[in-house]
Amino acid sequence: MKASWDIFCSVVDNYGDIGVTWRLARQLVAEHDLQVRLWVDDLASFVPLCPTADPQAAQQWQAGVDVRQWPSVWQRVEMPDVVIEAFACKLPVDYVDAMARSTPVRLWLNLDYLSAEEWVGGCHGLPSLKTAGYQKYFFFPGFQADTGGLLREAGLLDQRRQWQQDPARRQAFLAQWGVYVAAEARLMSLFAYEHPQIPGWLQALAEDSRPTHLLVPRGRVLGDVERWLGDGPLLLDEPRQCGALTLQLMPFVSQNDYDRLLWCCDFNAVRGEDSFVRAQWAGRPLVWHIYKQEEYAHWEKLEAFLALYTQGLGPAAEAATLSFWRAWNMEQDIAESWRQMLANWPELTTHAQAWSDEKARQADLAMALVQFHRNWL
Ligand code: TRH
Repeated sequence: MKASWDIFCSVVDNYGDIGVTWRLARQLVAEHDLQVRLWVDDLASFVPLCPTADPQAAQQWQAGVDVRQWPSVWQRVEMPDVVIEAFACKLPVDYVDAMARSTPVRLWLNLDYLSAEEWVGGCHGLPSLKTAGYQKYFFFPGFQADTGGLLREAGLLDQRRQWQQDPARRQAFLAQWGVYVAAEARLMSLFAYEHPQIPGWLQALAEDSRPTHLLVPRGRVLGDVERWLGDGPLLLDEPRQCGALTLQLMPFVSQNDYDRLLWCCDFNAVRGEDSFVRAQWAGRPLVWHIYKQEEYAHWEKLEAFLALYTQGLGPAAEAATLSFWRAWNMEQDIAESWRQMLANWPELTTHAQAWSDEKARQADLAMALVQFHRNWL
């Protein structure tokens, strides 16, 4: 009989919580032959990532995953072998009680947020204090060998390589969104939170000697882009030309299509957690708009990642990356450090590919979870 897993996802905001749990659930089914229920408290946030989903359904099958509306009044269900609460979401009291009473003992994991900070390795896999007499374990994704690793589907990098070596495929894919990129243009994507300095960056792109085609998925940064344009909203299928810059609105596409979009681009601005990881698997230069936390806790996370990511870069490319990423996240002028990025472009591109190859040598997060369960039994 297949082992059964429950994953609980409470959508705090945006798409990261559901993005990570949906990706993990699919992979556990597809690659580990597990029976997975994904409990989501806000199915409306799920639909943009999985357009075939029904936001009203109490139960539905999507990609082999048993997707459940997490009900406000909990009903008894059969207990699975493994329970994952994502990002410390609070499980229903009745569910925890039932887990505590059931035999055999179930593995209960808290899947935490991604961080490159050093302490993560020391906390990964540790048991918590008991809740209702039950032990829970902390499972930390991460970039180092002593963590739970990163979400990465089997064969992902090979698929990406084949894609990037096939210009006709890229062209056909982009054409379905009405995207036609001039041969000499740099293709880039911009998925970010609100950002007061975006207009300065767009201006630098408009004044560049090489053309840029910038795709902007519908989302929070759009207001800043339109503020710079100054003459009304950016509309689908209506790219706007401003000097060397072509700006084009993209619809929010499925997770799989978003991957391909990242693979198509020469540079990706990403945010949060899941798109950040996917842009790394794209093997192209990137910038990360980190999710803001109280008391600037996110800056430490940013610096921890930069300390790892910039290893192996020459001094100029390293300085460019540090100043561009810091400026992007501290909402300082980003135009000048962008020019430094451009001056080091070939090295940054080679480095992005080497980074993704290196990270892909570690066990992926789904595999690490399955292994953790096996070792625990
Ligand atoms: O949306 P995010 O900012 O999400 C989060 C949440 O805010 C969360 O509370 C916070 O803790 C976390 O960030 C750090 O960014 P993220 O994680 O990149 O999630 C976006 C998801 O949307 C990701 O799975 C990729 C997906 N996506 C698509 O599927 N299609 C698209 O067109 C785009 C632009 C994104």
